[in-house]
Amino acid sequence: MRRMIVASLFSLFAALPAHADDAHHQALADGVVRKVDKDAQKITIRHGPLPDLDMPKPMTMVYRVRDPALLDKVQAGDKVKFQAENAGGVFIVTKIERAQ
Ligand SMILES: [Cu+2]
Repeated sequence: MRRMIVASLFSLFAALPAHADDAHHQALADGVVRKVDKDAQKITIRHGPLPDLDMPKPMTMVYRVRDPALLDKVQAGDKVKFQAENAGGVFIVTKIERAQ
């Protein structure tokens, strides 16, 4: 009996990382860069619907970036694919690349 409990606890914990990982594999969102502010480490992006972030309608907004180097990859006017996350109300771009 005890072994069974240990085994089921183990499978429960083994399942957790897979779920945490899913959150980081959202689809990349489409957007257009409006402004890059390297000094403030912010980027303004006009983007389509982002249901994962509770933004069902297209909008233009300012994001912070996880890594300032992301701002070297794009410039105003670029069509991009990007990924962002909500860190306690602050939206952070975690990934961005120019769309082909
Ligand atoms: Cu938005």
